[in-house]
Amino acid sequence: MGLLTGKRALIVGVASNRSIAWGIAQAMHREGAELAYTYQNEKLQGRVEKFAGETGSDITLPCDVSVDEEISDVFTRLNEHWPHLDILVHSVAFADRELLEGDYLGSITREGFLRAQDISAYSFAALGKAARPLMQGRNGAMLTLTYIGSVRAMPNYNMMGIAKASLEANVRYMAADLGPEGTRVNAISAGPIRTLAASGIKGLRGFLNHVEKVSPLRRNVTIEEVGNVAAFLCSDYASAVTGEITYVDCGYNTVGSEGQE
Ligand code: NAD
Ligand code: 0WE
Repeated sequence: MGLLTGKRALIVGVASNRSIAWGIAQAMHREGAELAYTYQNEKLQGRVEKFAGETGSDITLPCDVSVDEEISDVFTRLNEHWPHLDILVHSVAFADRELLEGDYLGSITREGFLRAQDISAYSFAALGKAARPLMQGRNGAMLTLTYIGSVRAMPNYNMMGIAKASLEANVRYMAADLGPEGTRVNAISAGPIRTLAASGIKGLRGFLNHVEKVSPLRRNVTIEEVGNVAAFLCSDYASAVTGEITYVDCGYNTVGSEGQE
């Protein structure tokens, strides 16, 4: 029997075979969960359908999280397939590229700030709100992905750090709301991984090398390792864990920046 046998999970945020959400989907499938997926736009539809097929799923639904109606339609349509939902995985972030370079104050604008908060933080609350009726009273679990730039000013992460701080506060407030209904809410703070969202980021190579040098495990984390912790956090083995930010980063966050470099 798998960790998640009999559970149904909605995965939001697969874009490629390097996506953290894909690592999570594969681990959840292996542990016996039934999966459904959303895709951001038609450009990604075919790819997500293929990933769904590889994990025994034929439920793929469109959802641009910046559009209210697309969020509500996902759960209406999901409910036509499934009477309930046990697991919601949110693996989505976006800030305008100019905001992820150089000086935070130099690039920040009102529009850029609001857009990053909307797609990277509000969307978790919005999906959680819409999923709530389907998840009530089932020992369900919601999970999102965050990054250490929420609690430390990291070079270039800038606006995304502010959005992740907001996302992490969301985790705690959502956990407080949903705990009495039996639903847990947590986040994984992953170390840097070369995904589409990380490609083209200035200095990523250097930072991956830095983590390799100073993290206690002397290497970077993989999407498979993030997937395994996600499966645990969304399983009944984590039944007393909620409102938490769990670091899956080869220990990087626990050491001083000089480390053994
Ligand atoms: P990715 O590019 O594979 O995934 C990002 C996803 O966000 C994509 O599937 C994209 O379609 C989706 N997305 C963006 N805007 C959207 C919108 N408006 N509507 C719907 N979907 C939208 O990259 P990833 O690295 O797997 O990122 C997933 C999550 O992991 C993000 O929250 C990211 O901040 C977080 N994270 C990434 C790293 C890393 O180094 N890669 C580290 C820690 C946390
Ligand atoms: O959360 C992220 C990245 C999220 C992200 C990525 C992009 C690139 C393309 C959000 N918005 C955009 N907008 C785009 O136009 N990570 C944790 C990966 C990441 O991003 C960084 C990093 C790391 C690590 C940005 C600067 C410095 C380090």
